[in-house]
Amino acid sequence: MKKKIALISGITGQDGSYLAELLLKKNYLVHGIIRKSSSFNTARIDHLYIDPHYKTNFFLHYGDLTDSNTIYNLIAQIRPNEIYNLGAQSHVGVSFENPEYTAEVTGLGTLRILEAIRFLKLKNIKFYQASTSELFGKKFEKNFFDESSSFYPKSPYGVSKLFSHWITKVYRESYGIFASTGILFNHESPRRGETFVTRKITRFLARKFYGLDKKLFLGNLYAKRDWGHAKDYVEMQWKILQQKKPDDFIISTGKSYSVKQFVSEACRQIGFKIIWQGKGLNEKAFIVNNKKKENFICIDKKYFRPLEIDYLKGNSKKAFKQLKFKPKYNFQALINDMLLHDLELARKESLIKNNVK
Ligand code: NAP
Ligand code: F7E
Repeated sequence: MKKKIALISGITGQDGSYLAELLLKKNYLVHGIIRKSSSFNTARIDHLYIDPHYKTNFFLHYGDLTDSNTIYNLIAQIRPNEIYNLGAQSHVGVSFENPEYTAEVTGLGTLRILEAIRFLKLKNIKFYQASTSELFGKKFEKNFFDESSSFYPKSPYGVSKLFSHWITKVYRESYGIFASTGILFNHESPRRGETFVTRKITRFLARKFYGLDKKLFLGNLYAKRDWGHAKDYVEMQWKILQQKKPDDFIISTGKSYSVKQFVSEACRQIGFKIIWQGKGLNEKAFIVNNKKKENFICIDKKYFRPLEIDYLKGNSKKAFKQLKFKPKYNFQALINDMLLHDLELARKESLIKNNVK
């Protein structure tokens, strides 16, 4: 049987790397778009790469979502059955600092792919757009968000993603393209970028455990997020494209925890006894050891955003039913997976630091 061909933008990212693994296991030919960078940016997919002079199902191509010609040419050459658009400037905080670039990549990048599909008249292609819970922002009628909730993005990132979400629907309805979206709530993993709050916390705690770091500076401790595991969520990205009809799906765990609760649970798992003291910018966390208190977490206002989404909780009833979505990781298991990975990383770093082979 002819192998299915997938093209992934954002293959070097957290989701792209897990999705590539999943599709290779399903016997796809996987093509990924990578950016030219002066230092290596392929650490998450290096284990999948085989020199193309030998037999491989995995191919990488230089490209950028800001470059229409390359996007068009790649799609024309590869003729994929499925395109997963995961590429984005995906950091909400950074989107306030680089709003125009974020709109170019995270917004217009999607249009460039859809236009290529339209021009090439690739009727049988299936397109997945990585939509996000950042489309929401205000609690209206319910205390959760589902497919019928109103959008109210609160960052240049969220607005760019809203453009992408809606243009995907417009191309579906105007040109009959099989174009679907997954509105994914926060999902994390040991491969999460280190400037996102969960990984920043687990990485710091593991390094602290080995005496490699002293203090962590965080922003808003009271924002609540619905955190799932990226491995569970990329499976849904694939399933969304295996449906008979294109559609939109919320993917979430249905549980919401604050940043502070994430810190407390991670400390509990690593064995740090902690107390919180103070309020606002003066709030601090201390490790308590034999009646001694060591301050190890402080607040820095530079990590606050000009506008913040205070609360996110999804309702994935539709995905549970239609996609048979059954996440394997809950909040505690997610933190455990991240901590185990980061403890091993920190252990190796401490060996190098202490010059032990
Ligand atoms: P990520 O780790 O930040 O990965 C983003 C990917 O996009 C990287 O491969 C990055 O390449 C690539 N990229 C950035 N700018 C690009 C450009 N100009 N042209 C081409 N590629 C570019 O993000 P993720 O967590 O895997 O998320 C995957 C997608 O889902 C993103 O679209 C994100 O916005 C969306 N999303 C994420 C979450 C979440 O909680 N993780 C939730 C909802 C939606 P480099 O490696 O070279 O930087
Ligand atoms: O922030 C607060 C921060 O940057 C989570 C992206 O994948 O998920 C992600 O966006 C919360 C926010 O993720 C720090 O203010 C406190 O309330 O880890 P984050 P995010 O902004 O939710 C969505 C679904 C996406 O689509 C995005 O692509 O934590 N927070 N202190 C902090 N955040 C960071 N980064 N750093 C801090 O020190």
